Amino acid sequence: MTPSTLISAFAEDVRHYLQLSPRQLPSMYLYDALGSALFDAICELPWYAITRAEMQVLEQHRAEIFSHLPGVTRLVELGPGDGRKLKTLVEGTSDPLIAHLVDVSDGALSRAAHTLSDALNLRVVTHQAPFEDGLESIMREESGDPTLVLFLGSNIGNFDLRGSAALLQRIAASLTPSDAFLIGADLVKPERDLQLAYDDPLGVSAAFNLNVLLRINRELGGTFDLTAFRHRAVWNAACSRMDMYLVSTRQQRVRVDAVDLEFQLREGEAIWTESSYKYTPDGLITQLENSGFESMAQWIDHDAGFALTLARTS
Ligand code: AVI
Repeated sequence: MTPSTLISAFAEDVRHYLQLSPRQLPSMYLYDALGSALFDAICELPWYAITRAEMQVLEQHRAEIFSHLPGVTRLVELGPGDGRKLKTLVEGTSDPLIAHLVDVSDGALSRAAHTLSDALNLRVVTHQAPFEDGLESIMREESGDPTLVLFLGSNIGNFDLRGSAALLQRIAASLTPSDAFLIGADLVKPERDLQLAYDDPLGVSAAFNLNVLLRINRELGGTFDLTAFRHRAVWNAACSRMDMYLVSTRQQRVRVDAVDLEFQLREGEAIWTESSYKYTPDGLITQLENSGFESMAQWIDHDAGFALTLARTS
């Protein structure tokens, strides 16, 4: 995708989603350069355990993970983030590997490739593409050897149940019986812990969320007054997810010039910007089974509430 295609998709989505009821913005637009830096900061917060827990589980169990994958030579990571998770995993083997990194963000790909550049047994290839398209084009290139596809960081949590089922089904359909899939998912935990993870006392999560309005102002000629919004994170028990909103603290008119959109927000009206689904270990296995996988092994950090699950196609 070219930068201009990405900007027009952004404009089109902003126009569409801001007119829905309730008003919404797709969470993928949280990740411009500043948003990605703020997300990295979130991962360092003591209240946000996902990244640390996953790194620890990968480090503790990487030898065992590779013992389930005899002859694996190819890794495909969907959304590699800063590359540190994959680096931790590959330190569990000295066998030569090729890693394909798939992401829509060129910046994320360069950063991950840089992190992985000193892993001696690894050759890195980047693919700037949506996950499914990138994976399918990589899997069309016959390698002959088993491939491990990775979807880490609880990125699955930002897909709704239909979206995650569709994604998992496409991943399963692109694998052969000798390939495997490693997925990291955040687990249901006490509401107070989730509240602090998504509305931290330092205000980093709030800044991460608000930045999407700053981005609309800058890139699409928006007129959002950022001082008149507050971040709100709520546990939605019925749907097993955290919901994030930007709440207007006063009545205000907003224009977005690039898409000729003008609308009024009431005092207290919320824009729904993100949801983060939380799984149970068995619930995740059921979701995998319903999408064409069977579970091979699962490693759980009970303190942090995080599960890493290895699966193959059924
Ligand atoms: C990227 N994703 C898994 C994060 C999450 O926990 O859902 C995004 C995030 N949003 C607010 N804090 C972190």
